[in-house]
Amino acid sequence: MAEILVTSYKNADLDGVACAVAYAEFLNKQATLAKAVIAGNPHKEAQFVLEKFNISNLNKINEGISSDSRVVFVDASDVESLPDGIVPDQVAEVVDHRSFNDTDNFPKAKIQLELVGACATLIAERFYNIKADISKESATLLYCAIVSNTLNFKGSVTTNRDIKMAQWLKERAAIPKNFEYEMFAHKSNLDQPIKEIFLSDFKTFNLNGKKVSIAQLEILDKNDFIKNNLVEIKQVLEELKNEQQLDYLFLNFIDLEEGINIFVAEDRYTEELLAQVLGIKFENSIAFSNKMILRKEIYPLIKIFLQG
Ligand SMILES: [Mn+2]
Repeated sequence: MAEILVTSYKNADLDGVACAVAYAEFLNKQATLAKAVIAGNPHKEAQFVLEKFNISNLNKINEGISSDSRVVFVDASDVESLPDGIVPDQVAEVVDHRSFNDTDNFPKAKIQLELVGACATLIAERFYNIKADISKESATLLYCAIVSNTLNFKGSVTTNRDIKMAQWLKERAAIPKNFEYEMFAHKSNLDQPIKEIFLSDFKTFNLNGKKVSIAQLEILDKNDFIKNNLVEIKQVLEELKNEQQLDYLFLNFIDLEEGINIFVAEDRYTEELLAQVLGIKFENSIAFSNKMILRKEIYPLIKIFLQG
């Protein structure tokens, strides 16, 4: 039988890459021939971790995935995120940790959707539950993905399952001292045009006929960024909103040091939407929340709100 391809969404983040690599390893250990394949270029943070641990043997998705290859889709569960060339019928399994999804559109897939901080936790549990050995490489990637996704266990998405799996993985990985800090510090490099920074972690969803986009930044030790750049931030938001014909767009700035979110919106409608959905209050284009709430948690709330 042809090997199963394990993949995540195009230009996946660390969680997506880690899950693809580790789940392919898991399937191979269960005597199911599988290969992790990566579409596009992994996020900057994923590249940082891959380079740091000398993991360079990732397979890229090449043109023309054969239409009879079966696919496992990890860390994503919406059809729009499928890499080019893969149709929903090919998907045999979906593993994701979002409540916002459209798994009904994968008619042949076995679905696991559980709300934990990282999809990496769900993949780690596959190994843990049957006491399977895990390679140092996969343990390292999954561990880093959990740390990243849970904002080092401080984000409101964090569950006990994430903490338990991270501890289990760390014993099997090779994580240098203070690496967690280094990883977040690397993400906090803001030396590029603000538009580029926003587009490097930018997602748009169609919610009840409205195009809603969130630019997200998780930043350590740069909390004056908003204050110092507010005029330009608002200009860039306006530009992106017009270029991409969005109904709502805002910046979700997560300050890892202070443990807060700072929201910036460019127009009154977005401010009003967020005020109602999150119970926050805008003053001079800025609103604060002391939750460390992530984009993947905000989208379902907006969706419910727009459904009225
Ligand atoms: Mn994820």
